[in-house]
Amino acid sequence: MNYDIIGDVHGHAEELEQLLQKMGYKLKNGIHDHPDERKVVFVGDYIDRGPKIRETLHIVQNMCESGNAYAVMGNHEYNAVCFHTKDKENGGYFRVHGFKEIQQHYETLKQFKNFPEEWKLFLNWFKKLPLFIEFDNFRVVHAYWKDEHINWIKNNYNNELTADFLKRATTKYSEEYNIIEETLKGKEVSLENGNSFIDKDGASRTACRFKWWLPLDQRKLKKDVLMHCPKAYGESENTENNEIVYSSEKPVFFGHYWLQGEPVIENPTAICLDYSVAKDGKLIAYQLNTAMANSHPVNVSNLIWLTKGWN
Ligand SMILES: [Mn+2]
Repeated sequence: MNYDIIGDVHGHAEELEQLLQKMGYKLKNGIHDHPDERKVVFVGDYIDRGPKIRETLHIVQNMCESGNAYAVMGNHEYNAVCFHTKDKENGGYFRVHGFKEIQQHYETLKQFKNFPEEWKLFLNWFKKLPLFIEFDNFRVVHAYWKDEHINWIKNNYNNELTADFLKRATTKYSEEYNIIEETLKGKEVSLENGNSFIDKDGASRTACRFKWWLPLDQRKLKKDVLMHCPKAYGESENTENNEIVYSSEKPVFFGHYWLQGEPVIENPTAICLDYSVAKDGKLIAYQLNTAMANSHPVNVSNLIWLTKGWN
């Protein structure tokens, strides 16, 4: 079986349709289907930000239900479930309805305003999306593959975001909380000496996303591994988390990190497919031919995206 692994869509249904078309998918009974039986794997974050969130969800869900695709949960789907699920014990919801949380989720709220029943069905679907998928020749997770977390999920998670699970997972620093945070949102490193930076939503942050997938020989300075860290801070030698290395030979594909510019492969066994389609970037896919996966390492020429002017 061959797969096309697609990065974070964030409501950009038009780009998704164009990319599927470019890879040879055709509509069959209204569902995207590949004549050579290739399957799509989506790395999560279908909602929020973009202009066509409902359309995106219908494409992804239809492909999954017809057996033409697999989809893992992104932090935006997880956050949406928390935002809309009531905490019956303490009142309120499992995700607070503050300015920042509403701002992040606003496009989805707006676009589903007149489709509350449809939204409920999608929320129920989100609850059952897997937190990772392990195929024979590769793995997929939204933000961070850590063996201990994956093993915990395999042994303890019942494949559904029940209210009981959400209760534990939204209680700070519980086992569930730490595992969900890192698996869906990635690892963060606190900045020392009171350093902070302003993120893309204008919020001040004192911790940076950690590029856990970088091979050790690409981690010379702090700026190599700490995303968006303050300039002067980034120039100092990196000493952080050198024990965190993705050491499996089985490639893992993930999204989440809003990378920019021309897509590259920083590590042939840990490949980020998020190139910021929701921020004037690109929706990209990796075309994986598993029959060759063992003898042919992951190669940048298998990355595909839309170039301007293509239609
Ligand atoms: Mn994400």
